[in-house]
Parts: sequence; structure tokens; C-alpha cells
Amino acid sequence: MNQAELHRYLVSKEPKIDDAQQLKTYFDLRLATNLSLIKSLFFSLYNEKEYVDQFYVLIDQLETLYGQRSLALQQQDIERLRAGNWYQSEQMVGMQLYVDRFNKNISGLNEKLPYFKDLGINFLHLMPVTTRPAGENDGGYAVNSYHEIDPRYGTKDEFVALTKNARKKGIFLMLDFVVNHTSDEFEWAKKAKAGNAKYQGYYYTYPTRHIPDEFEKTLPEIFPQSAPGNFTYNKEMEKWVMTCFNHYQWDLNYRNPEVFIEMLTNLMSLANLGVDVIRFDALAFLWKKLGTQSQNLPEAHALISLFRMCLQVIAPGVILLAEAIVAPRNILKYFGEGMLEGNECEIAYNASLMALLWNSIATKQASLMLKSLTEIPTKPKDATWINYIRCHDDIGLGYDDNFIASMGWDPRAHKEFLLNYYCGKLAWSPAKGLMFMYNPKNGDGRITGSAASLLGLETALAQNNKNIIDYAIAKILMMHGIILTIGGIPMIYAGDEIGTLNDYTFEQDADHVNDNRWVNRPLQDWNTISTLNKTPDSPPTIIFKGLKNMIRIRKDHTVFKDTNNLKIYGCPNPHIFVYKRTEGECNIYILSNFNEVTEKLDIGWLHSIGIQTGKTTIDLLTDHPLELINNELPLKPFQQLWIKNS
Ligand code: OTU
Repeated sequence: MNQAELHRYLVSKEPKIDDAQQLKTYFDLRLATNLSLIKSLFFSLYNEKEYVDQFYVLIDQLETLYGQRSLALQQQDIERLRAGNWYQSEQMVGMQLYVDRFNKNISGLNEKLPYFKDLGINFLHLMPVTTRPAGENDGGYAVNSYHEIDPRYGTKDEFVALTKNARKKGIFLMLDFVVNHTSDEFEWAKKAKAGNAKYQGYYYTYPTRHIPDEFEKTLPEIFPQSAPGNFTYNKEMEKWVMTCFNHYQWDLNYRNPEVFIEMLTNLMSLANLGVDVIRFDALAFLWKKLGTQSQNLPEAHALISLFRMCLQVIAPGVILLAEAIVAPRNILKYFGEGMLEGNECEIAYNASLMALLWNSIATKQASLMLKSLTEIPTKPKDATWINYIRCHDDIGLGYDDNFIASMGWDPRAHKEFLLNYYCGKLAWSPAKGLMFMYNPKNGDGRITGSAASLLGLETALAQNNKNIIDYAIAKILMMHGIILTIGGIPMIYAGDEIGTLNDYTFEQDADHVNDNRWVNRPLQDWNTISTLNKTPDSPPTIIFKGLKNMIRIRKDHTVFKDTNNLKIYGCPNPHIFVYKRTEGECNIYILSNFNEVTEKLDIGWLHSIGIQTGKTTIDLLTDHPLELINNELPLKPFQQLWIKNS
């Protein structure tokens, strides 16, 4: 029984949660049941002899932080424990957005809540809204404060009002906790720069190049083009400071337990605003060790689990998303392994699926996806994915080289092909993306671009070719259809629901020109949205309506709740990806054709996997029975079927 299960069991016995005293009893219960794990995690990171006092500071702090949580949120925590795994529900459908690029500011967003309801969105990932440096700030991922709302977005009162309004409307909120680094203007960084030794110890600071040079022998570079190297010289302190991301993002030194305790306080200030899911940004990087790549280290896992268990005591209704864009097998570790299963993050980005989907589009085949997804071990049953086709960042080509090799492909040549396909190097490719952070030393590179532009809509519209426009639309819907049905929370990037193209204006913006991820962070196009009902044949309308239909069907079928009820089939046609979701007697089969020509499936094979072909078997997307021709089921280019026997 993991800790979450234990608490669910304990609170299910006692119905009363309307008075503070009773709620406090639950807190005490949680503290008592988690204390030994918290203690062993803490002392696995921090030497017991040296830091025993810090441990007691932490325990006292748990109670203080609990006291700062509002009664309404304390009650909600218990309700969520009783309800079970709310985040696995088929009702969850997410959208990711930058508040300012979506509709100016927090109150602008609040006004648009009906837009989400119309489409069927009930989960929002808001990009950072707290204070940040003027000029370059990595879209707010350089943090000046973890709880002060940046005036450009509005006030704290407006933010709290938004969270309350969202709660009332049944909309869940996710915000980032930029746990790996602060900006160089954060109060600790300022004190460090002014010579304060204590705060210099909050970061990895060194008087000479000796240790930085040792680190550089094994640390990879994250932004090799715009921010090469992993250390920045600060003239004021006359020291080198570790900056794995941009030079203005200082890596926090979690070898110092004070940093952990202070960051826990910062985490709670975010959670106490009324946030439901906290995205742990760049969490793979939390622990640095000489002689290693300093990613996915066991100490990083212990630290994340320590955060998680403290959160479990203070605010068990709040859950964590792992932003670990790492190798497929390493992602799974963020759900917690062995003793830590269920005690790390509840959700992780399904970066493997994302990368595999883009591979399938470029190769027009589902074989690598089939092999990878069937051979990667399944996730724990209480965990779930965020399924996405793209986010605000680049698309990283995170494949398992062994699987690539087993396809008979050379990993480096495969990577080069995908980069060429998406970044304008192949004349026949309809994709319009940009190359992000190409590293000629190893051929690594990532891809940026909006979903619609990467899937060919930009090219098709420029050519004004109806056929190609239809293909692009079909691809956009097919890709979203997969993230809506494969199990987990689908996360749509704002604008993709109307096929928004690349935004090249970043090239004119001094603060963005060095970071072409801005090409895929367009302004929300309210003009187009206002015409959706009047232009039934326009690509934005077809995409919007198609998505809305798929979201509705997802929500109407509890089979789409994530209970590890997914079966992927080895389909005899390599272009078609086939899987089934099952709940009791209900089976829904999702078939997707990745080829640009019609592909067929034999009736015998359909029957062998349980798809019936009589009149009562329908495609839920169109509500029509399947149409077979000569005992074969044809799928048009990029067509998707959601088949239900009844
Ligand atoms: C995250 O991504 C954020 O999503 C980015 O927007 C930030 O720039 C970055 O952290 C720094 O805060 O390098 O290109 O898993 O892929 O953590 C994206 C490793 C990023 C990285 C990921 C990071």
C-alpha cells in the first residue's frame, strides 16, 4: 500500500470534514504516517549528524505551512482523497496557454472561461505568471518570485479570483514550479552577488574554473547555440555560478538542506493560491554530481519524493507533474520505483509518445511506435500521462536507440532524416518547422513549429491546394484523436484547436530572436474564432468542430478513463496504428492511417481482434456503420476510426 492509498483508506472511515479541528486531526494523521519516510528520504540526502536540527526545522515548517492553507482547500484535499484518482478521469481535457498571449492578462483569461467550456476543456496549464526580469526571461522560467504575480498579468487578488472561479466551474489549474533554478534577480541571487556567503551557498558558486571545468567534462549542454557551457562568470561576486539553462537562470544547490526547506515554502505558496497540479519544471536536473551527466540521478528522485511526501502531509489534494523530457525508460522512474512507487509524481509528460507520433507522420509508418509502446514497461496503475502532440517547447527526438536499430535504421541517420523532414530540407515534405539548438558535434537537434505548420497546413494554404489542405486537416485531427483516446490527460496547445500557423514575429523581437521556440507560441486568434460559425468550410472551423466532437465522445465513454486498460495490436498493415480501450463489456478500437494513400485491413484480421463488421458496429466519429469493400476495411489518407461494437 503506498502512502496515497493509505490515506484514502484512513479518511474514508470518518465523514466529517466541516470543522478545522477535524481537518487538523487528518493533518496529524498524515504527518504520523509519513514521518518515517520523510525522515529516511531527508537523511538519505543530508548527513544525519550534521543536519539533525534542520530536520526538526522541516517538521515544524510542515505544520506552519498547513496552517497557511485555507479551510476550503483543506476540505477539498480530503474530498479528493476520498474520491480517488480524479486525475485519471475521462472528463479531464487540458489546454496549455500563455496568459498574456491568450487574452492579455489574468482577468482577460477569466472572461474567456466559457470558451473552454464550449470546446470541452476543463484543465488549464497556465505558463508562468510570477515576476521575472525585464528583457530575456525564458517566458517566465527565470523566476524573480514564486508567488508575486507579475503586474503585466494582474494582481494576486485577480489570480485568486481566477482560481476560485475556475474551481466553481469545475476547471482544474496547473502551474509551474520552476524548481531547478531561479533568475539572477531573485532575492537569494541578489544577496549572493552582494557577497553574502550564505546565499552563495544556495547556488553552485566557485571562485575558480577548477570545479566548473571538471563538471564540464560530463555535463551536456541544453541550449548549446544560445547558452553554451554550464557556468556563468558573475563579476559582482567574482565567482562562477552554475547555469545549465540560460546564463540568467542560476541552478539551485539542493545539497544544502536550507534550500530544500525554503523551496518547500515557495512550493506551498503556489499551492495555497488554489492550484491543483504543480508542474515540476526540469526536475531531472535537480541533483548535480561531478563525473556524471547530472540528470536523473537517484538523489534527484529522493529529493522529488521528499517534496512529494511533504506535500502529501500539507496538501494531499495537490499532485505533481514530472517535466522529464528524457529517455523513455527514464521517464517512468518519475512515477517512483520500488519503495517509492506512488510516492513521487502522479503525472508525467508522455514525451515518448509525442516523439513517436512525429516519427510516424514523417515515415508514414506506425511500426516504431508499435514496437516502442509495446516494449516499454507499463506505468504504475495510479499514475497517468499528459498526452500531447506538442507543447510550448521544442520537439525533442527522444527515442530508444535500440528500437531504432531493431527497425534496421541507423539512429544518427534517422535523426537527420527527421530533422530534414521537419525543418525544410526535403523538397517533398509539407512540414514547416525550424531547427532548434542544432549541435554539429553529435547531430542532435530539436524541432520547433506549431502543430498545423508541422503537419503541412501552412504549405498547403500557400499552395492553395484543396487536397493537401484536407490532408493537413486530417493529420491534425488524427494526431489529436490519439492523445484523446490512448489513456491519460490530453493537453492541447492553445491555438492548435483552430490550426494556428507558425508565428514568425519573434524574429523582430529582441527578447525572443535567440529562441525560436517562440515560433510555436502564437497569439490566440480571436478574430478567426469569432468567425467559426460563419465559415463552415474553413480549416479552422473544421478543425475546431472535429476536436469538439472527439472531446465530447471521450467524455461520454468512461472506457477512456485511464485504468491501464490499453491494448496495442501488432497490425499487419505497417501504416495503420491500432489499439483498443476496454471497460467491462465496452471495447473501443482506435485505428489511424499514417499514410497519404488509402490503406486497407482484411476482415479476417479485424474479426481476430474482436472488431465485428455488421451494421451495429459503428465509427463513433461519424456515427455510421463501417463500410467494407471486398471484405476489406479501407482507411483514407490520415483517416481515423473510433470503432465500437454494440
Ligand atoms: C523546461 O524545459 C521548460 O519547459 C522550458 O520552457 C524552459 O526553458 C526550461 O525548462 C528551463 O526552465 O530544456 O527545451 O527535460 O527539455 O526541462 C526545453 C529537459 C527544456 C528539458 C526541459 C526544458
